[in-house]
Amino acid sequence: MTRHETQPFDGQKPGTSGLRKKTRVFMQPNFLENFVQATFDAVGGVQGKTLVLGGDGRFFGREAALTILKMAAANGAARMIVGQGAWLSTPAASNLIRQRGADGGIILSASHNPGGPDEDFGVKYNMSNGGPAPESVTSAIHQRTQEITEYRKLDAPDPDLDSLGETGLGEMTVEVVDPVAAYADLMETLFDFKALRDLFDSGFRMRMDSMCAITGPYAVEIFENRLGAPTGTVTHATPLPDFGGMHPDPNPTWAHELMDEMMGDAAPDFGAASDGDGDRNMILGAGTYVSPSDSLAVLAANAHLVPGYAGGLKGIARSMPTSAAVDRVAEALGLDCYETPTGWKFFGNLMDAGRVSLCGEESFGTGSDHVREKDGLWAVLMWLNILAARKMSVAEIMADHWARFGRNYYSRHDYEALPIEQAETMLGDLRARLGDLVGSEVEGLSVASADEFAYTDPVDGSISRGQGFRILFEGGSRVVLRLSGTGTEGATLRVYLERYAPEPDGLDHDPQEALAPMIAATETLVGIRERTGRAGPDVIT
Ligand code: VG1
Ligand code: CO
Repeated sequence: MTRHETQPFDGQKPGTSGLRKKTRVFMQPNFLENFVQATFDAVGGVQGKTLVLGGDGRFFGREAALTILKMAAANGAARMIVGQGAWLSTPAASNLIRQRGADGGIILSASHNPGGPDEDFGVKYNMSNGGPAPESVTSAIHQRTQEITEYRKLDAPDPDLDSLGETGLGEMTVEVVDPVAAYADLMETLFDFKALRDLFDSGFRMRMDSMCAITGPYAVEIFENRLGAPTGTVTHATPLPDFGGMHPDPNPTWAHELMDEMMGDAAPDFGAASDGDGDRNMILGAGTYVSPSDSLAVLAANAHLVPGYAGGLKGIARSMPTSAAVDRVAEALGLDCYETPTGWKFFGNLMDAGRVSLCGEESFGTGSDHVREKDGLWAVLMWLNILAARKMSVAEIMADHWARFGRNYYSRHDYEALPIEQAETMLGDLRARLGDLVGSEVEGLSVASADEFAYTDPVDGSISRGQGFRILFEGGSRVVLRLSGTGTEGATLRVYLERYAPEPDGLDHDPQEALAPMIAATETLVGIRERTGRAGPDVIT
């Protein structure tokens, strides 16, 4: 029997990046099936289509992949290209979709959220350009989940996901591929691998922390096997279903082992970490932390040194809460710079239209038009290539960058797992007062403008409203507030703080001190601590 009756579940609304829930929610009978059938229906069915499938190796990923394969077969798909063991990093999945001319793909991951039976799971649909489904499609999926009455799933033995090659599942072909090879080959076309081999030969030392998540096999193949970095350069290199208990979010809080090493006496020259599904990156030098917004600006300013971008960039895009550091580079280089809502899905149209080749977010995400997702190891290779070309340390590159462009002090404060109603009331009150704020004085700062960000896609004209509150102060500093769309518990309030310091003075303050006036003004305006009773943020990046 391939047709199964079902009833809608509440809350199957994709967020910033696919549908994310507690793993046990996904494991309920029919929950995954409903969402996948709704996705197939929303994209016009999968009859005769080819899809890519894989995930970050987290708990329930293999079971989910087997279910999706049987559903694809029952829905008439022609071919499913699956990463061996149901593994594919997000950027590798994006690459496979593009390279193989597939109609789309499904990525099984909750990205930077922890994994395991009591943690998080997620499902995301990507389009034929390799990028995350745009809002028009995710809304159609959500709509369909609310009216679903039936899904299709083949009653068949589990296909073998561990042996490379093709097998049949009903009328459909299941093609199991090496998850790493095509991606590593793509990297060889973009970067100067000879210069990087010479760099490692010369004794350059690097630490790559894959945090027991999906980039381990990719990083070992690229850095150790192809570039000759010493064995053991990559740590936590084996993807585990619960990420070995690690929280695979590459920031100073969660990648603390790497932080300790890089801030210690015996620090290697360069350090990096990536997240659960491999699309995020954190960049460190010996004793140096590079904020993601600064990293984007440095990549923009130095991209011409990397073979894949030697001809120059087409343009640059950043998400709205990301600092304006990259805007200064774009201005200096005479490039267009776009400001989009949070989430990689908003960059796809700009890249497809040839308007931008470099994109980034403050949340440890950078990428280019080589795929349609952000790409953690790509960012690491960009940095390595720039270090090799400029023969400078990370700290020297940062100092040089700020001296040239000035420095945008930046920090994000996250308040996690707040009661949803409390968070919504807090921002609702702010919304009601936005108009009155302009021209007022807060903690010695004057408010120059205050609004709620709405984005009109310059390529297809679609409008996305309600994308975060922006309060700009005279002199170029600002505060942005928005609620997370990737959490699975209560509401997470993100407060993004920024202050511009023109060179040559004031370039080496501690960011939290430099931002103290904005932090105080936010508390006066929104009353986060007062209303939530929290002493401070849970995570500071
Ligand atoms: C967060 C980040 C956002 C990123 C998204 C997906 O979203 O802020 O910049 O695109 O995660 O990243 P939110 O809605 O929680 O702020 V990933 O690596 O989890 O796919
Ligand atoms: Co991710």
